Amino acid sequence: MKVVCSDSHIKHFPNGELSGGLLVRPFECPERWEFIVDELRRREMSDFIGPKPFDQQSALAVHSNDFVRFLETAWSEWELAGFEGDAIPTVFPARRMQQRVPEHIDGKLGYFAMAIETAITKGTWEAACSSAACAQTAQKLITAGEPVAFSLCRPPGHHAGIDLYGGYCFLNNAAIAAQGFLDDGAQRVAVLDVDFHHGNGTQDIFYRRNDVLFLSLHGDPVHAFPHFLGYTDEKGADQGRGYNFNYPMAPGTPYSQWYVGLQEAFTQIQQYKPDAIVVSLGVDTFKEDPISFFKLESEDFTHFGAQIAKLGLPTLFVMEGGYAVAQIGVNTVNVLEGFQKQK
Ligand code: 5XA
Ligand code: ZN
Repeated sequence: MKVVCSDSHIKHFPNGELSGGLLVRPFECPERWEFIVDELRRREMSDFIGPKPFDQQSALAVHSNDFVRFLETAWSEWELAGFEGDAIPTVFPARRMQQRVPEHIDGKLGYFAMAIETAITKGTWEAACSSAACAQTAQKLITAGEPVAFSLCRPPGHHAGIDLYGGYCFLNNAAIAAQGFLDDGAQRVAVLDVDFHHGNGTQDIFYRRNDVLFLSLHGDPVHAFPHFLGYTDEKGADQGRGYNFNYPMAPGTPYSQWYVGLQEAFTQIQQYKPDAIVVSLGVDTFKEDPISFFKLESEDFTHFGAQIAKLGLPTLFVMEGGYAVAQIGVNTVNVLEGFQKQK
């Protein structure tokens, strides 16, 4: 299987993350990427390819121009304002406060943020572009005839909305890839998000469209981040009504129960008859994940990968979350190997 990845991910590593009232070492750390690469090598699945240059124009089909400009310049504006630490928002456009986009970077950060655990650093923009470029390159490989590819994206992307960043995400890699399939001739694309957290950003981007079917299996937002979206009654709007499916699940959910949701999602995908599927692959559904509450075992990821293969669709796996760092390689590669062996 072709794996598209880039060393530039290392450029993004904030000093800290606000978690439970403490400034802790970020859960979303560079070793995540390294453990996955090591495991791919160990299982001789290391057909690595570097990304082609980031095509910003095509990313602008899913993100607003203002937002992309903000991401590009946030760090230099932050430095220019005389701040010394990582760029973290402190003020937000809460109810009845949304009349304007602030000019000062302190205000802009809050305007574009959907969560504050995600700091922007000197290298964040470069890493985010290279991550999105990995997804773009992998998409092009599939459009050119590869049946499957894995884009090892870091930072992840599925919380990044049309004009929102947060939840460790800046550019929405999966959405950019889905859009790429359409731009290259596909009529319909399905995005299946199996990260533990609801893919609010991908939902936001495609909510009013019927050329992308979005389905997300995730921790019930009653109990889990991102709390404000991810409920079953979010079904899409306008032309997109009926093309958005959320499958929230309770704390302690094991694979047997998660799999019921997966099969429901598969029924929708099969009815939709997409030309390609993008899998937002988070392995923070693992039982030992430090910030999640599902109970999937390592072997379950292999079974899941095989089920995806049975759909018989051109398949792009895009890396999202997973923070049980020592097992992230095994769990991620289990999915890919499960897929491969089923083929
Ligand atoms: O998939 N999203 C994540 O893993 C990030 C969750 C951030 C929680 N503060
Ligand atoms: Zn997650």
